[in-house]
Amino acid sequence: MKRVFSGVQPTGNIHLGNYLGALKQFVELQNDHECIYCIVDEHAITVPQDPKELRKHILDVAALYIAIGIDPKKSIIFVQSQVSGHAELGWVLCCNSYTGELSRMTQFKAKSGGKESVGTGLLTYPVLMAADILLYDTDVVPVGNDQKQHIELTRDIAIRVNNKYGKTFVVPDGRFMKAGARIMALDDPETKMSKSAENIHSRISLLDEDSKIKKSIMRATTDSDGEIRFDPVNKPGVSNLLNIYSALTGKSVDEILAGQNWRGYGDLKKELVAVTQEALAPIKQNYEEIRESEELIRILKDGAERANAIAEPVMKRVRDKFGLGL
Ligand code: AQP
Repeated sequence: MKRVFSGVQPTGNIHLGNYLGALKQFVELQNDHECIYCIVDEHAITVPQDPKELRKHILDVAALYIAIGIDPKKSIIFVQSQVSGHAELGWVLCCNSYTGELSRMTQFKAKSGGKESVGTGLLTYPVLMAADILLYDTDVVPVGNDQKQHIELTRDIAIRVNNKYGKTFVVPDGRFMKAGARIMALDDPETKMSKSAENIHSRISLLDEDSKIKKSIMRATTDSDGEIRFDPVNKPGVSNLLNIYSALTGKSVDEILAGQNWRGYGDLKKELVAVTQEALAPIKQNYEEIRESEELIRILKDGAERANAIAEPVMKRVRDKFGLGL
């Protein structure tokens, strides 16, 4: 069985972009892959976090993983900082990467742009992400489109180390959804939907109440020509709504458009509200049950032990190749 690794940062409420781009794949893959799903708290601290909030968000994400259908009996669910190999391998890989390649990452440019002083973690976190993946001899990494460049970097570092020290790492492949790979902000379809955007109506969080879902979708930015067609370049707002519809229902955009008699954007939006509310209802119900259960901590502790058992032999291989320790 091929091995899958991916993670989500505990930096806020998980939204439809995270779900349709990455998390939905997590669930699909667990039936015929060995899956390891991480809550990447060490990534979260590349920007300042309130410690109490961070601890809360870690458990929120863990509960959401289970609520969307990740089965802790099939998949490993754990918190990154509970397995020390991530930080250790991160340092080894930092010593095998270049500031030039890291400063070219578009996410670094976007997040550091215009700031007088930029934390080192913001520059080096793609290397930590490479360590997260390579630590488990990962074959497949299910992520959203925005992570494409980071997967390429991971592959480059793995190949570089393999060429220099002999076969050390498995070179992984990214896996991207057709419809959900890049969900755009509802208020500004030129930018991706994001946890940290100020306008709460730019995104739908998985735990949003039905009234909030309705409000955010009904006020989504479209255009003035009134024609419902899929054209991401000229009609990014309408195309984003169709894309979300397609990713939630599993129907292609052509199928969706062929079966509709919408008279305008209002009808499309109303139906998307219903589709979204229906898709998120079971997730919200499952979440309430698991979030307060003591089972959650037990699952995460067990997950960390299982993850560590896979990571430790890989770290031993790395220490041996590099001549670290005794
Ligand atoms: N808009 C998106 N469309 C599709 N996939 C997305 N992902 C994120 N945004 C979209 C995918 O979700 C996974 C987890 O992301 P993350 O939590 O590690 O961090 P992120 O990419 O930084 O997510 P956000 O929501 O944009 O957070 P902030 O605002 O804090 O920067 C990844 O697989 C990602 O590709």
